[in-house]
Amino acid sequence: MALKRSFAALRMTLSGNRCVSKNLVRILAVTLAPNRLIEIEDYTMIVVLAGGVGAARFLQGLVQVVPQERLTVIVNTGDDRDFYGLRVSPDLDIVMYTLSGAVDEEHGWGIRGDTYNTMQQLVAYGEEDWFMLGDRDLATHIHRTKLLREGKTLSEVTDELRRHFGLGMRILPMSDQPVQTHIKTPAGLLHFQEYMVKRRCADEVQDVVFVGASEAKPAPGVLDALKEAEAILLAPSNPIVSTGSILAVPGVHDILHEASGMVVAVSPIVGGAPIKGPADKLMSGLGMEVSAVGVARCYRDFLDVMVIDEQDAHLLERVEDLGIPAVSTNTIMRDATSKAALACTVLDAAGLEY
Ligand code: FO1
Repeated sequence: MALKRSFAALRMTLSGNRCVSKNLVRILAVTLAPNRLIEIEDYTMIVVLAGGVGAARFLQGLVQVVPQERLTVIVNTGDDRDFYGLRVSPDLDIVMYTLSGAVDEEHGWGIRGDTYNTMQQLVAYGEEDWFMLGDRDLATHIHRTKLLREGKTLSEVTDELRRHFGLGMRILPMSDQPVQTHIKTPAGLLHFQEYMVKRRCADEVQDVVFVGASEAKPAPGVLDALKEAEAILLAPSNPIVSTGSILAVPGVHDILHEASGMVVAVSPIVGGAPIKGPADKLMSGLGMEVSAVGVARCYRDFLDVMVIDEQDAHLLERVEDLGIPAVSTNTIMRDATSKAALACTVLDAAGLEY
């Protein structure tokens, strides 16, 4: 790992941003020899560890610069919970809805233009309404639950949904077994959605527990993908509950530690606060520094390069003091251009051809 980190540091010193010229070459290649570029076997695989909204937006950048078929996305399922007897897998859905263009951009979850008639009727029956499930979104959960009850695994159901949404990448849940992220608070152990959505992160965080993790197995393909990856990218997701729950699945952390591919993470903390979600409350509750340095510490066992926001450039030295080469860039993904630019910086940091 020390060698990988030294190599990364050297490469970052020597190279500027090669993104524009490389993409020009790619566009030219597609124009001149369209069939050549589709030879996916030519490409090495890139694995992305993903949570919800931040990861989905990061993936929107990646798919602008690499073919979808080159990507394997391993998604957090620790946020999954049953509502009205239906299995809801928020991060899997956020990734699929976002990449297929169906997502409600304003929220970052759910389906654009969805209606809430079913929930209104459920509330009329006295059911809870703190987790907003639109009518079309509910169809996803009904379909998923039906297939699970028929005996399909979550991986198989996810693959079926991925195909339905016309996505070419591989999308793997972190595990086919239930692993549920719970937050230990003075009010007791709360499911992550209950802590975040129902109680609006108001409870003091005492600990984070991944219920079921020790008995869970990585979903088929997860360990092989990590083992064989040319690069493993940790999306700008919550390091405690999103990436943290993937790392809690037995075998995943160890394989990252031994991975031959470069491991590059993007900090979801910018200027001392997360772009979205409760990462700050969870990190401070666990006694961690809420900064890119705190994120780097979460991953220091296996990380080769850390990408932090340009606003946090003053933290580069502190990340590097942990022995992790670091680079700063704009990580705020406002539009297609900034998403693609971040993807290029991360791929460059990983030393990948694209
Ligand atoms: N987040 C909210 O803050 N409020 C909601 O009512 C809500 C509903 C919801 C429905 C489906 C879905 O896939 C996601 C939903 N989310 C909602 C987002 C979700 O709670 C989290 O953002 C993820 O679990 C973290 O990535």
